[in-house]
Amino acid sequence: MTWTVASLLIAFTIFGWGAVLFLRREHPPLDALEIAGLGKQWMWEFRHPGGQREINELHVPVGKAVIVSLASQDVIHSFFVPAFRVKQDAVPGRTTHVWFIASEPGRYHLFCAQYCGAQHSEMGGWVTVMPPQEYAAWLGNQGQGETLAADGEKLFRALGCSGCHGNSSKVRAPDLAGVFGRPVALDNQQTVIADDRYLRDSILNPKKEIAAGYEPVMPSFDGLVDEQELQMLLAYLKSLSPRATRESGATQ
Ligand code: HEC
Ligand SMILES: [Cu+2]
Repeated sequence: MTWTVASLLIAFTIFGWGAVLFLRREHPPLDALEIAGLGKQWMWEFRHPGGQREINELHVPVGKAVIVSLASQDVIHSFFVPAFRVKQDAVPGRTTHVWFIASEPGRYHLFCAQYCGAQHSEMGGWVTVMPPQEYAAWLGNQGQGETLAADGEKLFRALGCSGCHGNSSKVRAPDLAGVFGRPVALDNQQTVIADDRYLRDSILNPKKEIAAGYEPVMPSFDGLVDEQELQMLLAYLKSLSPRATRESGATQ
């Protein structure tokens, strides 16, 4: 009895200890900086919220939570920074997330940890962790680009999304302001949270989930937008919901 109960308690203690870490992993701080990462054969491309673009380099501020939202243009890649103890697959057709707080300035190796073709071994680079002021100065020196969300807004017009979702539209389509993180009632009586997964499917596979009260008239944009454009559209849709909790969106 004693041995059984004692080992049970030990097992539960270790389980609880580990489970807390998994929960924390699923819930990045709400003020985290979100960087869009895209894996492709054979490089990592990153875009900062201000639109600054980097290839095989990632600059982040020290002491601040950073979420890297990952997508892949071709095959499965894996974002791996051994010094931060984080590794996350980038899977085609999905947005995945990894977050970390870098505690010491420096340069750290970034790898692709998923065999992804002939030049897999060369796919990688460096994460540079800088004090906040230096990071701000670095961002300022990267040239004046459009923000990711502004690029998304342009696409939103160019692709004709605004023709249906705009205010003056003749088609009845949901208002997308505030959609990110909001519960959406579907016509099959279910309710889902409009997270990254939902927004992505709404654009690429709109017939899969129809918002209650609307006709299924939205065309699929599968093949018309690539992963990079999808990241811009998602950034734009998220920017319409500035105070949405990222919690639901961060668990895929
Ligand atoms: C032909 C009109 C039309 C066009 C063009 C269109 N949509 Fe839609 N969209 C709709 C309608 C109608 C719905 C609601 C029915 C449904 O869920 O499919 C919808 C639903 C959505 C939803 C889910 C919203 C919610 O509240 O559940 C998102 C996100 C969305 N559209 C984004 C886009 C984006 C981004 C584009 C451009 C790439 C776009 N739409 C182009 C008509 C359109
Ligand atoms: Cu790779």
